[in-house]
Amino acid sequence: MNDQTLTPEERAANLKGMGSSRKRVEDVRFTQGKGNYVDDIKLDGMLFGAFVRSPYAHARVVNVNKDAALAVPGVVAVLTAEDLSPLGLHWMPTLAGDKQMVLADGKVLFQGQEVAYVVAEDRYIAADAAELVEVDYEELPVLTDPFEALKSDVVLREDLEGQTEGAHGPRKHHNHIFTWEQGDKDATEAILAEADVVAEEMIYYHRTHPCPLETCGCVASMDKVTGKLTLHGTFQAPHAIRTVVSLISGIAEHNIRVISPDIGGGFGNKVGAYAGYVCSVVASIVTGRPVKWVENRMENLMSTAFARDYWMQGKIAATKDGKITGLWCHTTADHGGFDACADPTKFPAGFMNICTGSYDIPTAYLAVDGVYTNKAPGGVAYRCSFRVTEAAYFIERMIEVLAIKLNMDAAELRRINFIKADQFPYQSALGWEYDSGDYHTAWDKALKAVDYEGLRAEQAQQIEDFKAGKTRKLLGIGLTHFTEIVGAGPVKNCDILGLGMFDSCEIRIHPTGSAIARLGTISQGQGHATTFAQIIASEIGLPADDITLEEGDTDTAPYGLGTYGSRSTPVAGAATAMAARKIRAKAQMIAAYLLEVHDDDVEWDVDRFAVKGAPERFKTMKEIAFAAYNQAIPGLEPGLEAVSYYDPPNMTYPFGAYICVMEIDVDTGEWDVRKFYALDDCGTRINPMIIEGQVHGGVTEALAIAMGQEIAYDEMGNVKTATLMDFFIPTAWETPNYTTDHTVTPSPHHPIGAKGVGESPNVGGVPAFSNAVHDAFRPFGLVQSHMPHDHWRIWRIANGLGMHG
Ligand code: MCN
Ligand code: CUM
Repeated sequence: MNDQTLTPEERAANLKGMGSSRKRVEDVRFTQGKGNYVDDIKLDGMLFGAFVRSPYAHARVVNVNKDAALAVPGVVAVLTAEDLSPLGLHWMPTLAGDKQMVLADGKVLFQGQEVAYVVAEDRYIAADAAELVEVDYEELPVLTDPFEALKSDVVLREDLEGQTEGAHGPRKHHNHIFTWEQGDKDATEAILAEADVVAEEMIYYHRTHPCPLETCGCVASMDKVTGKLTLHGTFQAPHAIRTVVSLISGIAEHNIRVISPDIGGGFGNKVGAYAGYVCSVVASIVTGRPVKWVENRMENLMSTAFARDYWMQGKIAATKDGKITGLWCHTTADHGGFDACADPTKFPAGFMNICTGSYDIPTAYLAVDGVYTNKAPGGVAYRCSFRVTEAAYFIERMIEVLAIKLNMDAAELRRINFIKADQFPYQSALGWEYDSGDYHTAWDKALKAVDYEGLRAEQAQQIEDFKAGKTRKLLGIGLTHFTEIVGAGPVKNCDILGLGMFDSCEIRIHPTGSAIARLGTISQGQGHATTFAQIIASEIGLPADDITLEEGDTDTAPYGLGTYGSRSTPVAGAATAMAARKIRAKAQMIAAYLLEVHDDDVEWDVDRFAVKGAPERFKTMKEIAFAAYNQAIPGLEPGLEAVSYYDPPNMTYPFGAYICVMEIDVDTGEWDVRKFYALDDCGTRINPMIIEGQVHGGVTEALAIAMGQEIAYDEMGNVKTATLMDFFIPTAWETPNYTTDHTVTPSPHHPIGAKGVGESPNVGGVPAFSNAVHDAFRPFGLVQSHMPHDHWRIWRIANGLGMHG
């Protein structure tokens, strides 16, 4: 056998297991246009649905006249709340314990809200007929500012009027949703009162949107003969959708099959349940035909899960020499018309309480008030790790603000406050146990890599040149050290709608030594088919190329909670390793039987079990697989497969050091990213190339958010940025070159030591870009200016500082 001549290293390399930059297997179909997205699905007799949406942000719906629409040839049905209410489906539960109108029930609360659903023979007829539905609106006063909303007499949610108890405790006002408090308020206020130095600032993280290339959609198909509902759709959590559909429709769960086909980007936008899904299911039941619904770009930007919109009032206390003693934060969170966030139940503001960041802050307090306004619902999306992006932006801005107050170098201020390597596992003041980290090593590596000292010298020279009138450009050095929290999460404290957040993997080894693995997660571009096969390859010694991965079909995959919050690697990746280890344990018994030795007398060697002390006597995994199907082994069942449901003991805490060097033209407000250095530590690295791709994508999205992208509303509640003409998406032109780097600090509790990475680059990227802008203007007196830093706003900073002469 040719295998015998290879060294263990060569055999390991042939597996393309963990650590290998294996090429993405899914790209064979994606690069040839052979992906299978929801809009590619065509079923016999399929109808199309289109929404009538509200042009008003707040209005009473006095009357809906469907006659003209129904008269159009090809229109099959027009649904309104009146049609859904006998079924109890005119409202649906949200993932945040609130409820949301499926179709306008007497009023609308945001521009673009679903009012009626037209079902027709094709998409064009449906769209044309939707325009013929006549809706009489009576306009109501609009509230787009959460601070105003908390003072206003205008009641947005009339359905909740008089309810003083919400899903997350008492409500203080009719437009108030919840208050969430963490940490020690009194102790923190006492520290602020006594501190040498206190810096205070309002940090606003504006509303934006993930804007995946593919919008949201589904195809609902009710088979009236078998009673089985098949729902194809852009779902990041197919099993959870199946359970939700069963609970709200009353269809037994075994009669529902949810399938997520290829997904063209999710970024959290495809976690929630949308009116389109419910209306399509109802329409399929009513008509007995499959019904497809796919949003257009404007619908996606106006009505589906947005991101951020957090007003974070912060106070940070320190000694004269910069040792931080306390952190205080009060956040006003604009949730829009319905609370449709997708956080774990006990965390209405997600993991915002990671806002002490990478720093050893002994005392802290966080309060978050959720508020209803006349904007689209949602909130948890866009590589956010459940509000960790907001938390990281907050603390990384507060550190800069404190550095100004102390007149200190911001890199040094970070260094003296980092949690030290020997403090892990580290108990944070706001309740988390950080599993592992080595921040000083990462920080020093990053500063050295960019020649931090040299950059500061260059910046000082440039400031002199600017003052001497030799240049109109400034240099900004944007620093960030972020700590992420991903892998929700231990079932004991994380659930969504009561479903514990474990994950699962089932592996079957075929007789010839190839395999299929099925998971409860679903890739939206992250490359799971590539990377999860690598975990299995390393664990059981079969080549990754011989392992197929299947996700997203609830009829075949074990129950899982889905892909978001960078939880696939920390949770499903762990389940995958554990299932593989069960297989290896059985393989060991088979090998021992075949080699006629005791189980304990064989040892694992890359892709085989060998007799201890006699490595020439071995059985490869391939041989063992065959034996599992053709040998009668006493005491062992035939076959070789295993399933694991993994409940992680803790979350994982990836971290990173990002540095952005930016040049800014004070006369035009134009910016140019000269250098972007991203060091990520996500523990054990499964596929370095995929990690790098995740970082490139995430930093580019961070650039978009920090430098121009926003969902803006006017005072009437009109969305001003509902097309890609107005909503900034970086192209190759704006996107800088990135330098990626890493350190490896494994997670001590994860079976392979891996932490997540998908969300890190956005969490760390946004403050790095924003801090660069602020740093450029720091010598001229700028302390805080809200994102997005588009050219106009940067020009305004310069103008406000009197730099235009
Ligand atoms: N990985 C690795 N080694 C590690 C950690 C991760 O090789 N130590 C690999 C994983 O195997 C996986 C990828 O990196 O192939 C991302 O893994 P992970 O961080 O576990 O994140 P998830 O797979 O759970 O993906 C979710 C995350 C989120 S929440 C958003 S939002 C986001 C992101 O991924 N959406 C994306 N990245 C995206 N990338 C693409 N192309 N499209 C999206 O919609
Ligand atoms: Cu918060 S965006 Mo991702 O968790 O799908």
